[in-house]
Amino acid sequence: MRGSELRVAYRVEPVSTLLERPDTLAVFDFGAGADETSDPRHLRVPLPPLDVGVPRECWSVEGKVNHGRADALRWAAGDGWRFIAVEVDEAGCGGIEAASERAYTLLLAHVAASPERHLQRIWNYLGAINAGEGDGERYRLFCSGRARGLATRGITRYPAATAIGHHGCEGLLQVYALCATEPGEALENPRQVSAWKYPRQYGPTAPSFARAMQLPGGALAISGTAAVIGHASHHTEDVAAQADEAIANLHALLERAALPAFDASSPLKVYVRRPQDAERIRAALARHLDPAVPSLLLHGDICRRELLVEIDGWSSFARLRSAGG
Ligand code: 3EB
Repeated sequence: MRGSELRVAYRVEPVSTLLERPDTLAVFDFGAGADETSDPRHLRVPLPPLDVGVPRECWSVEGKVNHGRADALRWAAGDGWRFIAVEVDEAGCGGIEAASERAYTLLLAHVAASPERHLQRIWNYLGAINAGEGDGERYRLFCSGRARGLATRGITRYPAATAIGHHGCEGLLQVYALCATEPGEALENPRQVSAWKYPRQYGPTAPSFARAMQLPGGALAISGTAAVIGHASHHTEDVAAQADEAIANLHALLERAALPAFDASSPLKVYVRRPQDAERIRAALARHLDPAVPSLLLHGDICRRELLVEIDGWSSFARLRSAGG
C-alpha cells in the first residue's frame, strides 16, 4: 500500500496563498464571509462557523494537482487522489429526492471515468433537512434519491459520509467527495447498527454510508457521528450528554481501527444545531480530547430532529507519515 500522501489540515493562510500551491487538492471556506474565486478547488460550504478567526480546511497531496469543471461538477486530482464537488439546484430537478439522485448520478459517472475510481468519503449538505413529516421528511427523501443514484452504478460498498442541513442558499444541494486509485477499507462501529441496516421506523430507505473509511495509506476518514447507540438516538434534550456519547462513538471507531487517540493531526468538524449550545459542546470536547485536536464548530442541522450535535473528522495523518507508513 502506498504512503498517506493526502493531508487534511485547518489553515489560516488566505485562500489565494493556499491555491497558489500546486499540491493543493481542495480548499473549503465555511459560511458567507469568504472571498469568491473561480478556482474549482475552492468550495464554499454554506455552514456558518461558530468561532471567530475561523481557519479554512485544506487538502493537499504530494505532487502536482490538475483541475477542471463541467457544468454542475468540478474536480481536482493528483498523486492518486481526487476531489469532486457537485452543486445541484433542487428547483431545476423537481425536488430534493430527484436532486440527490441527479447529484449522485453526475458524481458517479465522473468517478467511473476517472483513474481515482474508488469512493472513500462523501459530504452532503442540503437545506431544511428536517422539513416535512414522517416519510416526507426531506432527509428521508434525500436518502431515497441517493440510494437510487448509487444503485445505477451497482454500488453496495458504501463510502463514509456526512449529511447535514444548511441554512444558506435555498434549494442548494452540495455533495462533495474524496476518491482514490486504491480502495479503502470500510469500518463499522460495534456500538452502532450499521446505517444501511436501520429499521423501517427511520424511513423507507436506510442511509447509504459506512461509519468510517480507512484510506489507502492508513489514515481514517470518520463519518458524521452522533449520540446513536444501536439504532436509537440517546440523551434527547441533553446536549452535553449527546456530545459525550458522540465522542464515545468516535473513540470506539478509533479502537476498531487500532489507532491511538486523536491528536494535532486529527481535524474534527462539529455540527451544532443550536448556536447557544456551542459552549456546552466545547466543554465536552475539552473533557475527552487532547486540547491539541483541531476542532471547527459549524452551525448545521442534524438529520434526526432530536439530535443536537454531530462530529466528523480524520485521524492520524502526520503520525502515519512520520512513522514512514
Ligand atoms: C446517524 O448515525 C446520524 O445519511 O449520510 C451520520 C452520518 C448520519 C451520515 C448520512 C447520516 C449520514 O445515523 C446521521
